[in-house]
Amino acid sequence: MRKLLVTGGAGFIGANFVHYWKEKYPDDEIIVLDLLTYAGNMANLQGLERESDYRFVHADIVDQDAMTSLFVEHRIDTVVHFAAESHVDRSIHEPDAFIQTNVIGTHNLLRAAKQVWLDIDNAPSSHRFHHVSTDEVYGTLGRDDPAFCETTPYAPNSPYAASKAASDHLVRAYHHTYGLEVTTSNCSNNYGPYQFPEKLIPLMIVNALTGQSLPVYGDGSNIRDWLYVEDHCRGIDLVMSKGTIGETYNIGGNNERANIDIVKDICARIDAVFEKHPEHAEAYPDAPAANGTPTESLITFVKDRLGHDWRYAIDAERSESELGYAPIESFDTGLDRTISWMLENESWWRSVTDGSYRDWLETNYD
Ligand code: NAD
Ligand code: TDX
Repeated sequence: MRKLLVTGGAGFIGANFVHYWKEKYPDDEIIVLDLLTYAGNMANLQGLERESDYRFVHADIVDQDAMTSLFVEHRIDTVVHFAAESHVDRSIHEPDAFIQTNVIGTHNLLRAAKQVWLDIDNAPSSHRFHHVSTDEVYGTLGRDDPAFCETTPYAPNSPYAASKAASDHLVRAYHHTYGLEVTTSNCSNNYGPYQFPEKLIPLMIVNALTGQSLPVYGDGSNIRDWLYVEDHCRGIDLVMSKGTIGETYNIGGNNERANIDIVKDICARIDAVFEKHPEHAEAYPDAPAANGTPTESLITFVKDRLGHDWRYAIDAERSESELGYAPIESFDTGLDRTISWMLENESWWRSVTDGSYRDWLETNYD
């Protein structure tokens, strides 16, 4: 039985990972550590029982003493590190929190892990620090460039990407210098349930249902590789069980799309769902689809993101051949599942968009 610390476990991917892990390895003990920033949400862990399924620690990874105590108190032997500031637009306007959490916070966790796992007696017999990173550390691609592989040189362009690149280097250095048993995965754009509606796909769905404009940056030609979040969770599991210590693995969705095509695809699917299920018109009267107007009418081209990376693409050949990784979800089914989930979980996204979740948080967590 492992004692797993999942940092950022109340965020989008972290929470999906906790659901995935609990289902697959019910005997493991899970400690969810999360600061509950705007992106963290206890409702993301709905369906799991606090105390019996997981323990929750409300703490900041920037607090070094708290991190070291946590490792000792819970006798952690495995870390899966998701906690981060994750939104590129926020990093462009306010980079400081990205440096604090993504760089200093990651270093504090590594230092705590080293102290408890390597420097003191009575350490767990085996340990693992898995670091969750991004394809954005590799920079941007032109149309005909080969996809990013694990040896592509780092060239991060946004403050977010630079902070993640710094954290990746620190993880690598703690392995090389001290022998900490680490693995790292760099993945492409995730989508699926519980994603905060500031990222492209959930933002477009919420705006389409509430009749707000669909802001497409620049000309919408930018390309991302889309990965359904459950495939990412399986990929991490494979890296943790079969990956070589000290190595990095790319995890992708084999699914490159231009932003404008994604937005149009979401619009068409929402139109079709409203046509098939007229009851949605009652629940979402402000949606254009409620009165038969094409959702595409909400698309608005807006000023481009500063330094906007044009294309990301993942070459996942190493994960495929060494770990047996392959994404299962097609974009077609993944997007339908995500739209259905948003339609069925209106209270979840309303509570994070109208501020009522923050009010609840302030009365329940200091
Ligand atoms: P998210 O923003 O939804 O969640 C981040 C979580 O970390 C939140 O629960 C937040 O409260 C918590 N957190 C933030 N600062 C903290 C701190 N100082 N101490 C403790 N907890 C803190 O992010 P996500 O989309 O779930 O991303 C998870 C990880 O995956 C990140 O490391 C991100 O860089 C990486 N990643 C994400 C994507 C993507 O498409 N979303 C793609 C590649 C990599
Ligand atoms: O309103 C929007 N309009 C728009 O055109 C938003 C929010 C985004 N976009 C564009 C910008 C990007 O080209 O859509 C694309 C995707 O944007 P985001 O959802 O913000 O994701 P991205 O910037 O690609 O970064 C994501 O993938 C890599 C995650 O946020 C990162 O955490 C991850 O590391």
